[in-house]
Amino acid sequence: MFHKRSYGVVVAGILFVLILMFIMFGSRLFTDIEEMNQVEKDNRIVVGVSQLGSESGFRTANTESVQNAFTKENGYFLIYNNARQRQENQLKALRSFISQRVDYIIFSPVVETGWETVLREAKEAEIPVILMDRNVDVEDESLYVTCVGSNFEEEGEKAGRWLERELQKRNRDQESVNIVVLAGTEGSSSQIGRTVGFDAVAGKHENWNILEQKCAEFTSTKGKEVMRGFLRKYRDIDVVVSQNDDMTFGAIEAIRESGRTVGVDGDIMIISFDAVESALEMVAEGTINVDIECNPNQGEYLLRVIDMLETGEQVEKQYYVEEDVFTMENVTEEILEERSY
Ligand code: GYE
Repeated sequence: MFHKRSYGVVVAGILFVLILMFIMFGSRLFTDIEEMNQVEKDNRIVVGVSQLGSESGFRTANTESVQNAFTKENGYFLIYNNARQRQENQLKALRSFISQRVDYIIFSPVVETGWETVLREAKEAEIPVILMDRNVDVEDESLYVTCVGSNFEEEGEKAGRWLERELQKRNRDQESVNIVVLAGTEGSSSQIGRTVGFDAVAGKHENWNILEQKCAEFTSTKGKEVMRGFLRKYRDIDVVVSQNDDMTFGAIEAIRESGRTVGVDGDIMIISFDAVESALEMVAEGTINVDIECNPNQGEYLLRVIDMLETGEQVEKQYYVEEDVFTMENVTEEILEERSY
């Protein structure tokens, strides 16, 4: 008697849990299936986007640009994944896009190496891969269709050329100049390109001493920490080259806390990259000397590339987005107002 009753309670319990699970996951599964059926009926293009993380203002703007481009209204179904700076998460996301048989894969590779195998899997599945923002280092370039992003080497050169001109203006082009570099994610295209570009110009000037270059991962917290270390180690720093605005914000805090000043009238010149709105405001007020723009608005370019692929048009291997260089002289009210990130 006792056994029978407890048996009944267990069965009722199991039933209850099953019903609950069905309500929680089953209905979700049905809506997912329904949605996918609708996507097929509407003939929408399914795009899997693997974003590398959310480390910076640039990245947030880049993500928004993609999400605003691949909308239902534009004829797309977007599957978005944030890899939180880990290559293994990106690899997982790409493989899940392959198994879902998306129409296109778009991804912003956190570092340049280590993509061959997964790209070959995508190629075998006949899914075109488009690189966004950063590039990959692969022997077989047919593993991706095209890359939409920035010319990082040129950005680095622009920074070097600005410093050349500035030192001439200040009549300091013969004096020795001490430089420290806050570098972005080790092995990323933006870190590699900006370093190569700046070093090419620095190499022409015997009086430029790059005291040290250290990775600060494109984040403000790390930028502050690494800059603090530099300030403790080197007494005479004339120039900070910071490979993105977020690291710059941290570095400026560290410099000010050490009692030194920055910018146009300060002890230490600041060269930054990205040109997000809050950095441009600092350029306008003379806190940052120069900001080399890196344009995160790549969604529209990606839409155009997919349009071309859909109509069978030939695409180029690389598309560069438009980018400017900002100093106090050319940051206008209008530019500040227009900047949405
Ligand atoms: O400069 C930085 C970001 O790869 C261009 O990555 C990008 C860089 C950008 O997090 O802020």
